[in-house]
Amino acid sequence: SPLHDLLVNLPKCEHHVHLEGTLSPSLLFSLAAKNNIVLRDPSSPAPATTSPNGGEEGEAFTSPAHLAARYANFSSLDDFLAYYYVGFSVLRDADDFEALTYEYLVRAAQDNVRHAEVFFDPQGHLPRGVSVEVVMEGFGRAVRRAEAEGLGISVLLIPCLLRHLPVEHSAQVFDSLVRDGHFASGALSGLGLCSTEIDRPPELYRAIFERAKEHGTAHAGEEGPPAYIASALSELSVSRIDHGVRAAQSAELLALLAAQKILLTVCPLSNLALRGVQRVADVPIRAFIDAGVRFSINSDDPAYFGGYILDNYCAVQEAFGLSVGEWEGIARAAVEGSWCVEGRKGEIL
Ligand code: ES4
Ligand code: ZN
Repeated sequence: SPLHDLLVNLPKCEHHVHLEGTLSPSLLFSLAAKNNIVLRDPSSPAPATTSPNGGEEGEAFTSPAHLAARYANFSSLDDFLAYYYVGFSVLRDADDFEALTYEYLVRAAQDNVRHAEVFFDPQGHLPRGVSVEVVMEGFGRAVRRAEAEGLGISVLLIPCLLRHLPVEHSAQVFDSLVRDGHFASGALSGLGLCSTEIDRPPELYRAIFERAKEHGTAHAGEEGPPAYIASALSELSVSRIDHGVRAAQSAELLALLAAQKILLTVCPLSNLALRGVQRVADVPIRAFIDAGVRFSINSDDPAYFGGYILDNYCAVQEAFGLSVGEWEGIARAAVEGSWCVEGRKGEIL
């Protein structure tokens, strides 16, 4: 496309990427070997004759290509999440999180990402005895290494609460993050809310987000109704909405998002992979632009959804044929909606 070079060169901010969602099949396999972990398909039971548990365990994955083939065919958010959580099983120590983070930062730099706000799921690691300190240590080492190598990316780390677990578990984990001073020290920034959406309305998390003094954001309107986006705004006082694509079903909600200058962190290839849309052209990019709703374009779980951030930009351009001015507006909204210090914003654009 004639704008391809412009898309490559645009200075990018990534606001919606899950650290665990950057775990490539090749790194997943090498960490599984290092940590002696057998990878089983969560949705395909092994034949009873070959499984000591009478077929209750999934078939073992035999290669990165075998995994990647399954990734090409998710049916829903929850179907994807089952594989995403299998990936967690290979992340054991700070070296693993360093390798994971470093691989992502190098890949993001290739796409001209200048600032990345990276989600992670503390509650998804605690059951294996992996503390947030282990995640933070590995993450921090990778960021310092990227800095020393001049990659030019500023980075924030944002814990997300997992909606498929009991609210009380989220409250306890959030408490411990506050108590251990990770927000006060600046090691962690803001608070997010992700995982299963249907039947887990944002208002369940009101008391927790009330105590989050920093920025809040919530996955909403990915599979759930526009009402969940409205209640994330009114009940959780978030300043961003992750996905938010279903906002386009309500003109009133679009007007509210525009008036409050809420940033939607849209992930087109994610929506396509998880069947929220049939085609990228069905992501309501034009409706957001027409309504004056701010949005950024992001990769979500790029190792699982077949593309990194530039691939998402290109998919949007292929579907919508935006103008140079519209792309500059998207890049500007992304910088302005970032949670970095104000001085950094001037350096990015
Ligand atoms: C996620 Cl695509 C998506 N939606 C909700 N929660 C998530 N966690 C990781 N990826
Ligand atoms: Zn997400």
